[in-house]
Amino acid sequence: MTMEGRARPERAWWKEAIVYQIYPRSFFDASGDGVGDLAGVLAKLDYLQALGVDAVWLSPIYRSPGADHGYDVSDYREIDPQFGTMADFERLVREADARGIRLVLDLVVNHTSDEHPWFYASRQGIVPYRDFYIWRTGKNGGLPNRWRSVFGGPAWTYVPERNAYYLHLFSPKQPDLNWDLPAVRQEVYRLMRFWLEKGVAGFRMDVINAIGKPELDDETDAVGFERVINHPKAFRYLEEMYEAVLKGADLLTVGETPGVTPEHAWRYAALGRGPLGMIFPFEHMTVDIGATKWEPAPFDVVRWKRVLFRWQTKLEGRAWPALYLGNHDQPRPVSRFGDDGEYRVAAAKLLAALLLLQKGTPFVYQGEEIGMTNVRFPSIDDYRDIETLNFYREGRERGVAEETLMAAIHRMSRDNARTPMQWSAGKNAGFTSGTPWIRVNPNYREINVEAAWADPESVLHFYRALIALRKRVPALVYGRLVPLCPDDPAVIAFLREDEAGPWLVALNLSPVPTTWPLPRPIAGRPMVRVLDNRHRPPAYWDPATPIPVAWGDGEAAAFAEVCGGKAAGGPEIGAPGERPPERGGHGAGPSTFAGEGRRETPVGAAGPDGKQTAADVRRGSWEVERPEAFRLGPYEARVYRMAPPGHRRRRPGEGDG
Ligand code: TEU
Repeated sequence: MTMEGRARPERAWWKEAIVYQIYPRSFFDASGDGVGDLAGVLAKLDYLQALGVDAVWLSPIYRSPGADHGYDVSDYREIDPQFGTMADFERLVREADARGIRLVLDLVVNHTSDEHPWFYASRQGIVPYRDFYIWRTGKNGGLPNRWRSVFGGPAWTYVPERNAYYLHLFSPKQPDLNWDLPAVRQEVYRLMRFWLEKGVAGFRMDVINAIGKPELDDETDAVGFERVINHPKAFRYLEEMYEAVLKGADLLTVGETPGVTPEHAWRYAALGRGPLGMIFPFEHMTVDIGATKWEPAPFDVVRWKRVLFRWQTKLEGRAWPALYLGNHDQPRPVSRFGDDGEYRVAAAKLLAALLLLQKGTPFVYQGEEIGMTNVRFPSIDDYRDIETLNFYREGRERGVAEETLMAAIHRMSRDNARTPMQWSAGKNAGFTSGTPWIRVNPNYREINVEAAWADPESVLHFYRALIALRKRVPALVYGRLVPLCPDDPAVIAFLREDEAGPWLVALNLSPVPTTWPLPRPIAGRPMVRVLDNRHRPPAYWDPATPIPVAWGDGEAAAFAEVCGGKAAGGPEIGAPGERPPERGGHGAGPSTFAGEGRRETPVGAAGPDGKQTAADVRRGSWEVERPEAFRLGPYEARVYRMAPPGHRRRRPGEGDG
């Protein structure tokens, strides 16, 4: 295969897209049986459109016995009856398309269910399925090797009919397919084409870097999965898949690839030539865990941003990043990296800015947009996830204390992300009229879509503003990310820049107010605050709302901007009793955008640290700042548009530069 034939355009819809991940069984139940379904997704398409999402990745919807909630497929060409019918799916594709939303399916082909017809045939040795899975005879009267499965227990299960063991990197209900067999690969390519013909726009590929298996004579008692991933064969099979199915199809493809480094991204997702469009990194999901996910390690902002920044800089010009902070396997980001107590709203908005303003395609997991949190169910009986239940059972068998196990589960269980989507303060959070398959997080009365929609300062509207902003500003999609101050213990700050000039993002990921001295050459340069998480966000989703751009020539030109902080009749925002300082030049009334070309008088000298005060924003007067430092409150997040370098003010004693 020639590289020339593989060149793909630099700009692509999936690079500009906001992807929203739906875990269907927890999203919305239209049928009333307690399990979310496709009709439920259909019913919420208008909501997704209003949020601004361009694509939806559906966690598996195929027929499945449900041992791992759909990640164990027994028929790749059928919709699981719990979720509806093929007609429901086809209607969903059409209706989503009518709203500019594309559907991306979860391709789970490292393994099938043990109830898949291929496996029934394979375990009986029936040709051509005999070698569809990975069979080995025992060694010295025991297992073929000592590998453990990801979900606990050995990675091998014995089948008397064949007098052999089959490999399962996950549960025994998930036998691994034998990708070395060409017939297996052809089956996968066929089923991919089947769904593409139905109009899906791409695939998220489950543990796709595990499809190439090494020799299985490994002597270690490791988790088998870790010994398997990123084998050169995985890359080779993906190249073949690209040639067979993906080439020329303008699809979103993202590999789920635990254990990868940026160098792996250069290969799997090499710009314009890799077999995949993107891969999901995991390194940023490991900074707060020990040897296993159940062992806590203190979350350290510096370590975390080093990982995030290293991925950003290493992928620049070489691979397109896939961005996420949570999914159906991970705890809720606001609980994990932010604060789900006093500062929940600010922290969720800050994390939204981090997710949506880095370079790459952002994946928003359902509920993140309203700041849903982890859950602390009192009893193991409230949990449903196979990994969680196995961890608990094995822990109890080893004599680990109940409290210890439950503490780990509260922190890391995948069910944190799988409690039903909180739509309203009504019964079952508006998720189902029946009995939900898993309990609702009790905080739904406060945290829900209905309440968020009604509150202009909600996390939800902040997401909407950020998403809309990103869509309107090419630098926020294609511009390079320049990390700032990697050693600051609390502030995550970076630039995004293209020819039109830089944007500055500054995030205080801590509950402690901090002063962040702007690094040279940014300090003192004119900039205007476009968005922050302490005030009502401007309505950037409305094209009539201008994005501040009005740099004058030479000296700073200030301008007014629609600032929700004081929209007509709106409530005063900010600390109660705090009065806006009086400053000349601006009226204190509700602000309206002054109109293109209008110049406001510059507000004059800024505060002692050269920064715009919250009161200025409250008054609705966007102004040009020339800050040397930011005082950032707890979990404060700010986004600035900066004057192009030519506008930089020179200070006495400073050279060109
Ligand atoms: O997850 C792959 C994976 O690595 C997970 O096992 C992950 O490490 C674990 O969930 C962390 O606790 C994918 C799917 O996303 C997951 O839901 C499936 O259970 C798994 O593959 C098997 O298909």
